[in-house]
Amino acid sequence: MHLEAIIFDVDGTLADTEEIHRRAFNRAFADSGLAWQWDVALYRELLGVTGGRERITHYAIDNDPGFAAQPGLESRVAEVHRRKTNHYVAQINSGEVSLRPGVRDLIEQAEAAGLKLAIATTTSPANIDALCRINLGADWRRRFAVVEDARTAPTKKPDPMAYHQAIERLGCAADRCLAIEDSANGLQAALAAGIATIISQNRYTDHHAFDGALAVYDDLGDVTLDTLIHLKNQQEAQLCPRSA
Ligand code: XBP
Ligand code: MG
Repeated sequence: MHLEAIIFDVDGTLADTEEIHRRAFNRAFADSGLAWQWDVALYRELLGVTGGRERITHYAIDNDPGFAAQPGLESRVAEVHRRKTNHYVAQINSGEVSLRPGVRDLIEQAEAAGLKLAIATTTSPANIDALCRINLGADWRRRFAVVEDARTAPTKKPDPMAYHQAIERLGCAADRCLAIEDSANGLQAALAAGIATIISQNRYTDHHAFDGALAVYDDLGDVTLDTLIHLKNQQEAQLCPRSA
């Protein structure tokens, strides 16, 4: 086994959070006096733009030129996004969202095997803290050697910045790591950083193209650390047949 670290995406991977994000966006639009409503079908499309601020800006430019043309667009978007993050955190803190199937077991198996854990996400730090605190306990941050998020890695997926920075800070070579993602943007970011990737798809991403993934699962419910190590070793054997 040559695996040293597992790097988790957050939204859609650790937990099925995008419906909570969608509701939070709509509540923030209402608070801001904006007649914008993102239904499920539209949100599935808008998820192609990673990062909440980027998503709001993209939507405004395409759908509300009046809003987009006013001066100070960046700060107005930041205010709407701040409200959205407050609504998101409030919903998570109400206990509405638990970890997806198999995630907790996989984290515990990886810790027991002495692997390092990391997070590489485009979401905001407050969102990660709320989700992990309520699901993994107040000391959740101690269990992850590295957390790369919208603040530390502002260039969002599919750009590999968060993954490049994660492996750098982990001190692991890319081929000693495994990424777990839910989306095409996340897969492309991890592959661009040279990291083998497992997909745990969900209703917001099950139409995405996952070419290049080691495996695609509906969830991690039946996926053990041994499964992942076997897949990783198989990949290595194919890449360098004699080195396995
Ligand atoms: C998914 C995203 C995030 C969330 C919204 O992040 O693209 O933008 O949709 O969160 P992940 P913010 O990389 O974890 O899949 O509003 O904080 O961006
Ligand atoms: Mg995701």
